[in-house]
Amino acid sequence: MLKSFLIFILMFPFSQAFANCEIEVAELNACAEVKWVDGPYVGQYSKAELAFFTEQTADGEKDYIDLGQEYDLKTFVWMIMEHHQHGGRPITLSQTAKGIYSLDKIFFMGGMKGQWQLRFQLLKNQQVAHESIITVFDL
Ligand SMILES: [Cu+2]
Repeated sequence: MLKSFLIFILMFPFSQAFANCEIEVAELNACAEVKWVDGPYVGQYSKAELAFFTEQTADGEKDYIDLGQEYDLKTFVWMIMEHHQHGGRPITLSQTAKGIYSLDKIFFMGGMKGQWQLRFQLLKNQQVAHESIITVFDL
C-alpha cells in the first residue's frame, strides 16, 4: 500500500509536466508544439509557430529550450497521394526566441487528393535524428 502510494507521488510530477505534450521529441527529452498563427489554408500561405519545451506547469508556463549546436531544424510540407508522395514550396524558417521558431510561407497546394503534412526534422551531422509528422489536411 505504502509502496504504491510512493510510486504515484514519484510519477505525478512527470505526468503533469508532460500532460500537454502534443508532440514528443525523445532525443531532446522535450515536447514540441505547433500553433497556427494564420491558417492553415489550402492554396494560400499559412503561418505557424513551432516551439520546443521541457516542462509545462498547470497554469501553462513552459520552459523553452535551445536546440543548441547539436541539432539543425528542418521544416517542410509533404503530401501523401495514392501512388506517390512529394514536397512543396519551401517554408521560411526563422528563430524568434529561445526554443521558438516562426514558419512562414507554408503552402499547401490545392487541386490534389491526399494528405498534406507539416514535418519537422532534427538533423545531427546532416543525418535525420528525429522526425515529427503533423497531418494538416486530408483532401
Ligand atoms: Cu500531389
